[in-house]
Amino acid sequence: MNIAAIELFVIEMPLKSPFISHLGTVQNREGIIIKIIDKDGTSGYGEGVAFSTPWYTEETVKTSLHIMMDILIPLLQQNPIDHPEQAAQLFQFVRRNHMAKAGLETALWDLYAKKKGQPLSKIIGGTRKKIASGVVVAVDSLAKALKQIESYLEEGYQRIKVKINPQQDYDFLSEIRKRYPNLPIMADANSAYTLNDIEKLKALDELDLMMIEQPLGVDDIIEHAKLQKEIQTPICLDESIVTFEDARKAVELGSCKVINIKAGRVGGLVESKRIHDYCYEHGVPVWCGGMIEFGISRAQNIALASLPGFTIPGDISASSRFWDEDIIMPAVNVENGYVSVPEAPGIGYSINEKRLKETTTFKKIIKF
Ligand code: OSB
Ligand code: MG
Repeated sequence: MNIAAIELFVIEMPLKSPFISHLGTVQNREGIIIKIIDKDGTSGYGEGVAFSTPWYTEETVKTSLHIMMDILIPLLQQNPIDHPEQAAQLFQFVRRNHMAKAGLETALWDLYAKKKGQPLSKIIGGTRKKIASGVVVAVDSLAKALKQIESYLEEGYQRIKVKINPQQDYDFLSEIRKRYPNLPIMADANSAYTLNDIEKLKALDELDLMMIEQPLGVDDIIEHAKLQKEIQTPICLDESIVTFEDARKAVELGSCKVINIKAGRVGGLVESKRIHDYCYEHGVPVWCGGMIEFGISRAQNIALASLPGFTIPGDISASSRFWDEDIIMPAVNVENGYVSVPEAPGIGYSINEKRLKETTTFKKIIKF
């Protein structure tokens, strides 16, 4: 790889409807689009998935831009690389800032795959041709939830994840279960509970949930292990797993039975693959989580979810779940409950330049 320039775009788009979780409401999504241009003319794209404010992880769009422009891109300027794994190695000397690292690393993966003329999925060891699609219902009333679930099921989604909290749990979920006795349902608490709520969480056992995602503290693995001993519903960790080591410790301690992998949260595809490989060897199923992403990250999620250990439908929904018009062409589509894994080189989608332009609020070109 011979990088000629890196272009950074901050973009902003309104969501079709507010996304409500225990941690807050998202109505507008900002994100960073990264374009890495090789001297041979090939371009690789990545997406920085930090939010405008640090409600889900500690990063923001501004901290990500700073880390990319002032720390990570200079590392790439000083150290030419031939493979994205070398970028992951270089970035190890920078603590955390996983979303900033992942944005650049995934752009390098796209560039690398395009230069090889192969789909990203194949380059990282993916084996699936299509990905089972799931969707998230993130609302604050049962009426809204039932309405969304009905229309998502009509669109073919195979699994529904609903946001819960202590004010919206047993009654809410049991109404959904009553209407849909066989629907694969998971609940995501975004750390809305403590060990004092153990009875409340035990009560959910009878609802036959696929799992409960992140019931306790964002960086906890000890109390989740205690909770998992008390409840039958499998615990899935999201916020608590930001490194391979977190995943290994959580599995060893019995803090969860399932892991949600998000490349942005763990710093890129190299770390995602390490977590996947470890979980695969240890019989722990994984699935690919979403973060209200634009098309580039969505396409990378499809490639990641094509790895053999991703046996549970993830938050991989169509572009139309959140956006009137995505920044990729074609948009990500769900057909009969599946998204097909593209066969074109790299992420396998092209950029909708018109949409990128009209949503860009800031642009910076860094020459090498
Ligand atoms: O907790 O999984 C989460 C979105 C943004 C940040 C955190 C989470 C989410 C979602 C997935 O629940 C939404 C999606 O489909 O992109
Ligand atoms: Mg979650």
